[in-house]
Amino acid sequence: MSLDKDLINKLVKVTSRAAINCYQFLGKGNKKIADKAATDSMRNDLNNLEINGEVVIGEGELDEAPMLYIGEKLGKGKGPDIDIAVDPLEGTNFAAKNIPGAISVLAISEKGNLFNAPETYMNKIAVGKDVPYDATDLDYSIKKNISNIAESKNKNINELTVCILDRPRHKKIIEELKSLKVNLKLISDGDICGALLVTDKKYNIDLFLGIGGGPEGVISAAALDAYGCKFQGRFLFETDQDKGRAKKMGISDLNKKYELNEIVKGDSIFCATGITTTEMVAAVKKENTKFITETLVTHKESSIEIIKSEEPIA
Ligand code: VTB
Repeated sequence: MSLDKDLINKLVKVTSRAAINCYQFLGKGNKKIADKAATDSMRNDLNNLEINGEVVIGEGELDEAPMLYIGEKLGKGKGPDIDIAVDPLEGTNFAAKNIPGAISVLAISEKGNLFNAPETYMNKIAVGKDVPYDATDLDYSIKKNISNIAESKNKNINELTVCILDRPRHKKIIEELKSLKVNLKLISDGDICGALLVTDKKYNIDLFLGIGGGPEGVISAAALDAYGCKFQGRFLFETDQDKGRAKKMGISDLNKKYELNEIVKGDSIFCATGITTTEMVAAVKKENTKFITETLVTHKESSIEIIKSEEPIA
């Protein structure tokens, strides 16, 4: 198996070092500089690995970030052929303001197994593995999803909590959830972390849904797969440019609803290092001569763990 433990440790170093490189720009009010620091670090470190990698999900037009662009080849060119999805700084606003929620994240699979996602929005739904698969669906009404989750968990609707990005585009959904007396967790950014909140009861999130970045959807799916959670997504192609790009990527049905196993096939590895603090992993800590980081690592075929790393201060 090419996605082995040795590779996991190297990838943890990649997101960990990207997080550390971003640290100096926390709270400086400049999203671009923080993003560039994480991106440059990630590109450099991935290029030093013995992999034959290609970026299938990168940074791009959506927020005009400094890119690790789609199609970019990474690694020394020898070693396993892998697809790489990166979000060196997920939560640029969080980093610029030095508030909770910023992570450095990547996901990999063997070649051809990670969906080549366009830089568009995606309508998403995620639920934990304690809810039967057919109980929820992206195409069900809010009410049906909520009632089914409540029934399967033997809870009242007013005991459920839904996580959703706080955006005007979600006004109708949010109003409906409120009228159903569902509790809300409205996040300002960072819908990878948002989706991951369904993975464990301790986060108290019964459902994650709404429209966020497509690339973030694919990356979340890799982690949710390891946890055995449900995820569905549908890309939203609005402009002619979006539609043209999708066609070029080989997407013929622009309205297709993707199941998790169509987005991430086979084995995968996901790493997310905390830059500022998150519910899953702690922030980068500076201690005398070293930085300490925490990385959530999921490897579908072996384990899910939080790895603490140390790097000397340069
Ligand atoms: C989400 C979120 C990101 O963008 O994908 C969101 O995960 C979607 O875009 O952290 P809008 O901000 O346009 O709604 C971010 O918030 C920022 O990239």
